[in-house]
Amino acid sequence: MNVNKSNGMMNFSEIYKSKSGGLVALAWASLFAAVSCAPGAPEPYGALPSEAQVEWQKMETNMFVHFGPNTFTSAEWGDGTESADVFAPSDLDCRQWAATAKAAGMKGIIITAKHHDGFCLWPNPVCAHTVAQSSWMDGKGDVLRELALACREYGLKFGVYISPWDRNDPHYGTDEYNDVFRQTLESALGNYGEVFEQWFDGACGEGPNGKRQVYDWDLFNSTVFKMQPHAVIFSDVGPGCRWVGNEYGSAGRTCWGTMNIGDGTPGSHISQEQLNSGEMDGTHWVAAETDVSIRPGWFWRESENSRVKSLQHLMKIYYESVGRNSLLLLNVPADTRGHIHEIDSVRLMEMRAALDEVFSVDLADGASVEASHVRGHGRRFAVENLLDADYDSYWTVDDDVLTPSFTLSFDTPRVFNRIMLQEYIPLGQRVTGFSAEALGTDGKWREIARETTIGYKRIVLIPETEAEALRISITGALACPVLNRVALYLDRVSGVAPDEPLFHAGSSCAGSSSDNGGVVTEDEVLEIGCPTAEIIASSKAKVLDLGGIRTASGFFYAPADKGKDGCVITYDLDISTDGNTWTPVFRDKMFDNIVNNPILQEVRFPSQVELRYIRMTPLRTSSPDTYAVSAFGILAE
Ligand code: FUL
Repeated sequence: MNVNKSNGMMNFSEIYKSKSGGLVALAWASLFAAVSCAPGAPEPYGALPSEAQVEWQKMETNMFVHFGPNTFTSAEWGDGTESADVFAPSDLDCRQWAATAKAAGMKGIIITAKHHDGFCLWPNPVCAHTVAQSSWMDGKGDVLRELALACREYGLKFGVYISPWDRNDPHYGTDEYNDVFRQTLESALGNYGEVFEQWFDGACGEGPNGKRQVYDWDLFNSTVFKMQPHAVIFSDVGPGCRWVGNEYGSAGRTCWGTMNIGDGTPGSHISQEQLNSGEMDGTHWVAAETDVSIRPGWFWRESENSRVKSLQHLMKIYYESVGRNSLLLLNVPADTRGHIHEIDSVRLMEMRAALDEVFSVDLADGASVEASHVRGHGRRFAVENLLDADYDSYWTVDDDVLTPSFTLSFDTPRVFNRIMLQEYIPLGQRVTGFSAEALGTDGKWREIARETTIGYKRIVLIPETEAEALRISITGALACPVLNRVALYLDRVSGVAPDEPLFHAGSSCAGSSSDNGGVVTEDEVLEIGCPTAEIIASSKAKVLDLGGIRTASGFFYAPADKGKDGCVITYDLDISTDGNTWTPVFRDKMFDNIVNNPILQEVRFPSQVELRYIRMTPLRTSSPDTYAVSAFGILAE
């Protein structure tokens, strides 16, 4: 299709040459009338993204890399007492991370420069728990330097996760800490070139002195902007982008780029549901970022090599993040060598190949398109603009038209199962609802989709449909709709069906259960006792009788269905060989990050034990009355 995007008007000299004298005057007059009446672009509506936020959203997929002492201890949350020497990658290769991310089509990498254990992956001068204190590379190593250079070499953007919660720093929980953290930010953001995203984790637990910190978010944010004026700041409430409200990789089917932030701070009153779907007409532009790990946990551990998410699961996550007006930040943790593990990188390449196969052929290409309305009836905002790849050309309608439609017609019937729409977000997010109808080869129109928001990008998953024409009707909008793209695709590779129940972590054990209720995982850890499905009163303990004496090196517990019905946060654990005499193994122990990421938790005992009975007594649960158990048992080597 060849549409003149500059202004769509004929030029004056052409008219002059083509007309006789008398007609020329008439043409000039009517042309002036047309030019002076032709409406300009619609006024922007509501909260708007900054240029940096639009560029950020166009990145679509980025890689998160969790790396630090936890990589070597198998913890999800280190408690800050780990020796700096624990951090000992045998062959750090950040170029391999960058090459992998690039080949996977990612546009940037964000590294956990400092996680909750307080260990800094760069020689932070205001901290005594960093790579400089470790014997790795004789204290001369610097992961941020390596990664920033690798990102530059591979044309990727570089971002940092820096946790304000610090379980090591002695200042944490005192007034001084906020200033220490300011200097930490200055050091990380001032020495490694451009940083596109600063990732703030809102977690605020106790520090080494048992106190919590009152974070000075104004100071933190202003420091980021002082060091990196164009950085997008991630937190529960932005100001650059927001957490999507879960860690299993799914933005709301309704997903607004806007929220009413008020005086909300990270970790404050905003619910996970609000974060998941955003808020219509919200006061601030804080689009959702979907952070999810390719493995059950955020950090690499050998035992999860067999639990890397399947291609189908990753594609589902893609559709429910990028396809729902969100950016996908996919965590691919580095292993103890300091490499992206081959199992993860192979899966990423499979995902890339599948995305390429699905999205390289636009089945709307070559269609003819007509709209119920076009702004000013001119060509500048013509509906054909929907079919080209120019991001800044769009179809729009007069200000008072809120429910226009457009129809794509095909020479020969097209078969597709994905409809992709984009709103031109520099002018705000406007559409509140839309439907799709297909004209079948039997000459009948049928509704095939009815959804709510579009935003930067919306991919609707429909059953495979053969159509001679497709009509998209905007069924509601806050202001005249402004759309810049429609495309149709056929996905026969991912196996992701429309409207499947969400994938979620923790609903079952990995592998399949055998007759004795055991599950054998590939790393030869025998999980005995899985699965179960119970909702238990919070005051009651969960006891398991293994039916005979076993040797165990740990135990596992999984809550159910996204933490619904509650999960155990802290607990006492006891074991027994006879059911009468109990031996304590853990007291007031915590399942790290279980509320945000309610996945199966594997906990190692200090040493192997003989047992027949195991008892978990909850001390704190996420719901006051009950907790759910979808898996509970022992780890037997
Ligand atoms: C959470 C942290 O507590 C997890 O460990 C992980 O880093 C995740 C991305 O954010 O809030």
